Amino acid sequence: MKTVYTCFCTDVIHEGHLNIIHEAGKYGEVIVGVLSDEAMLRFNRFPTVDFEERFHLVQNLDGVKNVIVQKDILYDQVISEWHPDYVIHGDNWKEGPMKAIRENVAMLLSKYGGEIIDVPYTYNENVKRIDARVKERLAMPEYRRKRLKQLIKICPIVKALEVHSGLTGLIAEKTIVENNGELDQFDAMWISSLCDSTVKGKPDIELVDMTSRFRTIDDVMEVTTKPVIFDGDTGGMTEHFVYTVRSLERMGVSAVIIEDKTGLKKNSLFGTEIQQTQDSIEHFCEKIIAGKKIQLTDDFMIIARIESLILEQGMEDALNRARAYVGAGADGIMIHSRKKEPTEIFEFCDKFREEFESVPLIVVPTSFNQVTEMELCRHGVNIVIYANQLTRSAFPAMERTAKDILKYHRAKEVEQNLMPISQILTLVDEL
Ligand code: SPV
Ligand code: MG
Repeated sequence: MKTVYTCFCTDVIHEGHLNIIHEAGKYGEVIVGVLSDEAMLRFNRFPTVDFEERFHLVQNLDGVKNVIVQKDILYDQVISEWHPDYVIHGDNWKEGPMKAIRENVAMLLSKYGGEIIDVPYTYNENVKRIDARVKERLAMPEYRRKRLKQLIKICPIVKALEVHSGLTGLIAEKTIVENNGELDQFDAMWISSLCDSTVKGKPDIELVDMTSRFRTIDDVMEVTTKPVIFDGDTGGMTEHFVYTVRSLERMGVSAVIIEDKTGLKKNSLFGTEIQQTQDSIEHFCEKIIAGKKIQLTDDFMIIARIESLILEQGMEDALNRARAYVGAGADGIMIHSRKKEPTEIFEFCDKFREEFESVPLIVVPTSFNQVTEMELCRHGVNIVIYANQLTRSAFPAMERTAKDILKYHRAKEVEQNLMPISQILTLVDEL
């Protein structure tokens, strides 16, 4: 008896999947792989149903002989273990990022004469509606909020990208690249105070008020499903911070990061060039305690950001503060530096990890941008935040366009650098 393999990456079984099983049955015994949580995540399909349930869902289907776990988006392990005669899939994998997966499967099968069967992808109104439902569910606060904690557990390192609008949110949500056969994408979004202020033409001094910052969160959340990490600056007065925590938690934000500065906050990347005051350990701990006390779910994280290295207070001060903040209930520590080299960041991370095995560590490699995710991961970092790169890439591009229009007295010369009108018209999906 020949064997036919197919892999399901879904929370819901619909007629498209049943059709695949039906078609597969014509060629031999059907083996279905259920993609693991980790692999689903790499594939921008964050599971809303846990693995056991998804496995069970497939086990109960008529025509399925065997159900196995597929731990990676690529089929190497499964194919080398099971040697299926056929791999069957909807023909939608002939285009887009999934093309790389198909190519990988074709290469693996060619080694022993296996074959791919492409069946027409079922894309009717019903399937569209089911797909949309699953996606919409991910955007709901109760799913989105807890997703960051889930990601920290699953991912070697969580990658967050700065966003400041619906459009940049869409970039973080949808950008997916293929690198040596691996698919990669951002896991989370960072709403930076620097960029949220800059796009409004304002300095990063806690001038943009919370109502306006919440408006940005809302714009981003309306069109995305990935978790949001909010830059809460100093958190403001403790009496105000508790309201911020409540609001963020209700909106479905996953984490707020507050920094241990007080008075007129300025951007950390100024360092000691300008006057900045670090908060006392006691006062900042009170703020953390008050925030933790007010939150209503276990999902929401209050992350304490330590400015000791920025303000040149030394490693011991940074570590002392980390101990105190974790003791006060902080769900994670962000350590910041403006050095060109990551040496002091690595030192902090290594020392922190000696004492705290699993408290999440967050790093923002803006000035030490040569550091790779793999290196950070080796030093125990859980979340890397690319804190301002979208804003910084947009500005020079827009400025160049403005200059060129002035220079040539027409728009023809800039056209080559622009997104075609046909593309911008269809960039944003209608409901
Ligand atoms: C931000 O993005 O607003 C930050 C990170 O707080 S930094 O600009 O490096 O201080
Ligand atoms: Mg900031």
